[in-house]
Amino acid sequence: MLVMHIEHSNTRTLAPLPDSGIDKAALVKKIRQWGKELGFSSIGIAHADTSYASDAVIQLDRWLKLGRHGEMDYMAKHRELRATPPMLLAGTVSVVSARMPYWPQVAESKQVLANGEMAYISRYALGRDYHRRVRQGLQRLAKRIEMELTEQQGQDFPFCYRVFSDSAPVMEVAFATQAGISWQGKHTLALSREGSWHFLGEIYTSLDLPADAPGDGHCGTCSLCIKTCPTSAIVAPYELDANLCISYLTIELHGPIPLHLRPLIGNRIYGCDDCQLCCPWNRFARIGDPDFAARNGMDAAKLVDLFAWNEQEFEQRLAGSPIRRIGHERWLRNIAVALGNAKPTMDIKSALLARSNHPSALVREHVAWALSRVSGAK
Ligand code: B12
Ligand code: SF4
Ligand code: SF4
Repeated sequence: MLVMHIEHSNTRTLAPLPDSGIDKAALVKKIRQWGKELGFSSIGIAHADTSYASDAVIQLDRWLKLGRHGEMDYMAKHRELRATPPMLLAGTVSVVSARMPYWPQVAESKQVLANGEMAYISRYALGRDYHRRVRQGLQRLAKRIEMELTEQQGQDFPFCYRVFSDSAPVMEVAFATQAGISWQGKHTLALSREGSWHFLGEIYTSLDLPADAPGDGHCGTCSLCIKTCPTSAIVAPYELDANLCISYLTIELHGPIPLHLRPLIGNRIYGCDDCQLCCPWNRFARIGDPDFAARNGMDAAKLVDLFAWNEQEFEQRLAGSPIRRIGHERWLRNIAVALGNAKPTMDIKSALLARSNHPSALVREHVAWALSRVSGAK
């Protein structure tokens, strides 16, 4: 089962589109404008032919060969579809790449990270699940394009497309770079002059649109993300070992968290933002879509309070949130690790003891580890 990244691989076909008589430059200008009205901060166009991106495919293969994807089997399984867009969706000629900002107005992240009794949740996950929100925006954009083409052609124009946002094997960061809406930062994320707090999404279409110039990199000599990463997961510039990344450990990994990495996780109970919090470009980030605003005080919650939720409370309070995808068992696993990393208090010990007979072996083992730490064996 896939968790944060919910990729599907069912392939389909797009019919070729007659495009004579379309003022494509004017159309692309309008697409950018409509994109802004729909909450996207930037829209660019790339050709679906990835031969230009052969470097990206070579590095993807190297990454997979080195096992850097850990348990994310879908990364290896869908390699062909990811590397070759027309294999995922036959007939695809152009890719409309879009980014949607999500930085929420929240409690100061660094203060939450420094307070071991509080829970740090990735800023992207404090509000509504982005997968649907981004795709809905792209669907609306595609409908606007269809209306425009129908008007221009004076007859029904069936714009053929499919939209994605972390929902299919698509090289999203590579396309965003190729479409000129960002460059790839050394932390491997898509970065722009407005920072990296944005989601990516795409429209694959059989309409041949004029491509934009690729984005230039502006990391320069900076390497703050590499130095700041708590687990040294960015093993070299542009190279991430997911096995070490806290985001992978707390969201994608199903089994026990490796013992040697637990102390490094601190109070990060869902995802991690350290490589972005330190990035100088994020000083220029603006507040994102209101759908991503923090709900239920999740930006400054206490670990013991979240640990006390039963499964029903977990399901109810996190309805519509991406966090719900990890399930109650791994939620408790993650919080147990954070409690084991906190300064011991009576409240923390009692909270852990209350879970020490939990029916899940995974939870019991992480609780036992945390209890051994708070009882003085740290
Ligand atoms: C798998 C995955 C993960 C994995 C692995 C991350 C990774 N860097 O690969 C894990 C679970 C760790 C993860 C974590 C996060 N993810 Co994620 N993830 C993905 C996913 C599904 C695929 C990424 C991928 O293709 N990886 C494969 C590797 C090979 O790609 P790559 O690292 O970009 O490698 C390229 C270069 O770095 C370079 N390269 C690689 N190796 C080498 C070696 C050398 C020597 C050189 C020179 C170059 C080089 O070439 C490669 C090909 O272009 C994408 C969605 C998608 N479909 O694209 C989201 C996506 C990248 N994730 C996203 C987010 C938000 C996150 C987190 C911030 C969540 C969080 N707060 O916890 C973290 C950030 C961690 C980080 N620093 O990357 C967003 C990023 C938005 C943005 N601004 O870019 C995406 C785009 C989803 C979305 N639609 O919004 N993620
Ligand atoms: S998300 Fe956290 S653990 Fe992963 S690379 Fe960034 S700083 Fe490192
Ligand atoms: S912290 Fe520095 S090196 Fe890392 S992505 Fe930001 S600008 Fe690039």
